[in-house]
Amino acid sequence: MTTSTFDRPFPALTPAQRYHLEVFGYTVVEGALSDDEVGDLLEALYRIRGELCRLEDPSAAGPRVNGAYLRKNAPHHRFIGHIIEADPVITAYATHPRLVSMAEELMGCEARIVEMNAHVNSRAPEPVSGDPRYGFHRGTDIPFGGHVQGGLFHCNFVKTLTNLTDLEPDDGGTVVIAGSHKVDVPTEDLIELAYRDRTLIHQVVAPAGSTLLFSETLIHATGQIRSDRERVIIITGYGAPMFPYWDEGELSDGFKRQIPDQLTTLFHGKAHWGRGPRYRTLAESADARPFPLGAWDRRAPPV
Ligand SMILES: O=C(O)CCC(=O)C(=O)O
Repeated sequence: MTTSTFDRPFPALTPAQRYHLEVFGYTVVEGALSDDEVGDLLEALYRIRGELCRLEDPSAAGPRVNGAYLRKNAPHHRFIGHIIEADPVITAYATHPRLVSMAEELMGCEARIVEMNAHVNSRAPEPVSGDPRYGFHRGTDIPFGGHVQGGLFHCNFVKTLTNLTDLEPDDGGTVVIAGSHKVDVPTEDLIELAYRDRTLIHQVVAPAGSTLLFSETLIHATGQIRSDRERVIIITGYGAPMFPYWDEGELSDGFKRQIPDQLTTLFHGKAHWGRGPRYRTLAESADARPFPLGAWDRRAPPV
């Protein structure tokens, strides 16, 4: 059974993408955004970064830029938190019909936005090492976050992470320990194993506009930048509808008033145990209808 509050494709992934997700815990969808959409998002994020960097206190303590603040503020790494209402094009990213549906397909239920942020980073000042150590982590543990339905793995906390700059091997694409999303042994043990055999570490190498969808049970980290290029990524975290929003931010009253009815669950969740199951089989082909980034407050109701 599927439920739909606004028109979005289902299934959103091809069988091959869903299979990749099953085996490795992540899939990369190239061309998720067009060049123009990437350009608009980049412009918005650079504007917000510029405005935040001019503030005396750009931290969560504020003042903020339309809710956004710097979670990390180093010259080589600006991690911008709570960007959900910082610019309409960013809100459009979080509500993109195909990206929301990709997240829901991995969750096995309707989505609620739980966090939204962006990284703008370049090479760290420390000398580059041939065998980097990464900040590997998981956002949830497998027994709590995961479940299997119809032979496919699902997770109640997932992310869509889109690179807005090209990622060549030296450009610091996200690194993951492939397949760790289902391996319920201590995280530190898997990390040590992966450092001993680095073929277990996969890195995102993809053109701008590609979206990495992953389960938060997957061990992952920011990659190491060895080139002179700046990396810009935008991330939406989605949780099951009864989860809270947790990005050290609250939606402003003005923004809340603009939320159309069909996006209520996506922004506010639902205080109810019913999760709105969304399951597919591997045999089903993707719903290939085109869905551009569009305007967030004009999402079409379900057909
Ligand atoms: O910077 C990245 O590539 C990964 C971001 C990350 O670790 C996260 O969102 O949890």
